[in-house]
Amino acid sequence: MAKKDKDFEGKNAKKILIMGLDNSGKTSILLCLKGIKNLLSFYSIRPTKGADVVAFKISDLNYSIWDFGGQEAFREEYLENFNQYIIGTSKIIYVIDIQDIERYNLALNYLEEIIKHLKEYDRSVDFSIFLHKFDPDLEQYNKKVNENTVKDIINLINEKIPPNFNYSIHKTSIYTIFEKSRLF
Ligand SMILES: Nc1nc2c(ncn2[C@@H]2O[C@H](COP(=O)(O)OP(=O)(O)O)[C@@H](O)[C@H]2O)c(=O)[nH]1
Ligand SMILES: [Mg+2]
Repeated sequence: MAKKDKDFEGKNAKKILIMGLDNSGKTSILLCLKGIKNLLSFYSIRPTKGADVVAFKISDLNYSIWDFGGQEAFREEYLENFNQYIIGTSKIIYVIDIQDIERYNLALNYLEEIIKHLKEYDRSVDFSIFLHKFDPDLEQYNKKVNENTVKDIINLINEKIPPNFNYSIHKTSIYTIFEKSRLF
């Protein structure tokens, strides 16, 4: 099970899970949300092992954000113990690396698994999908990713997700101002 940060396990802390494949940018997003603006910090990120819980305050509200390491062994463990991880969660952010075309299928399968497990949980959880690494000028330097790719992946997501399941999709990048409002 994950390490817990006891100080922020208080009743008022809003629990958010960040999930997605390894290397999709989850820890970087977390650092952005924490307000770490020094880009150098992104170079020292190590793949997250297991789940890390990070706690911080934004306008007097406490948040505990669970960063789930995305490697295969961990992904299986999360799904097996999903019922425990999900307790008290108000929001899930699912991160897809828009530049990692080869792994779209894998990313979509994991998304589908999570939603299946989530449907067994009877409380409603806000669900956001980040199409991440959607950097400014992306289309200029990465010819493979363009508005059509984005449309395609959005269609694939819509096909995977059951019709009565509410979610929102956002294009994000650590190189543009990260809107905290997306979280809340
Ligand atoms: N181009 C680009 N790279 C990013 C972005 N966000 C994260 N990365 C890079 O993607 C790699 C994996 O990021 P990390 O946060 O460790 O992913 P995690 O395994 O999901 O936690 C790192 O080299 C990051 O610098 C982004 O918005 N754009
Ligand atoms: Mg990580």
